[in-house]
Amino acid sequence: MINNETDAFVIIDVQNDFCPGGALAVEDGHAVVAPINALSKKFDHRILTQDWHPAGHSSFASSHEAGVPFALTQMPYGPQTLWPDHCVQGSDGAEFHPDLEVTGAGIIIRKGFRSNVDSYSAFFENDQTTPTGLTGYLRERGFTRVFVAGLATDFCVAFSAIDASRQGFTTFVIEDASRAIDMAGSLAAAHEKMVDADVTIIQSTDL
Ligand code: VGL
Ligand code: ZN
Repeated sequence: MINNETDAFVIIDVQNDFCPGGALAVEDGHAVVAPINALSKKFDHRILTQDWHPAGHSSFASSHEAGVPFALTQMPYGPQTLWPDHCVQGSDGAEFHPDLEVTGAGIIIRKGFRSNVDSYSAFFENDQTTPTGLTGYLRERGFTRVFVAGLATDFCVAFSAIDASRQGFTTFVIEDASRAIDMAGSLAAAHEKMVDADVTIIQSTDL
């Protein structure tokens, strides 16, 4: 099913802070490493994303007076979930999982590095207007299909996949190579939005 002329594998945020023991640990987050490494052998073109926040980032609950992690707040660009401090630039938590195969990746997209705007998606920041440049990179390289996996299914994976589809790429999420935060029904909601955006949910075994 993979056509390396047209297909790119986008690996989202497989970083220590999203794995057990990390600051924003996703249950079983480390379990994505083995299936992603296996898939990486099949795709010639791999893109890594890295959540990369400056200290005191506006998405951190600790940056808000009386801010509570996982609560929703209003930012100038719309609603924003507040998170524990995570993926601070240069910290161990922001490093890729030590077992993730990273050497063959063509590009690493860092995101969330502007203090006042979070960025779940690999394509647009949470203001939904500031591009990261990934669309241009993929188009210029001639890719038409995007396969997305990583952490977390219901936030950065889903937002990236929905934006990829809206940007005109045929988009797949590899479910068993992703894990979710799943708070307050967020996984079910993300599933529905992905389906509405024409994202196809597949399993590693489909590839
Ligand atoms: C993520 C929350 C905050 C993710 C990143 O990678 O899904 N979630 N920052
Ligand atoms: Zn983040």
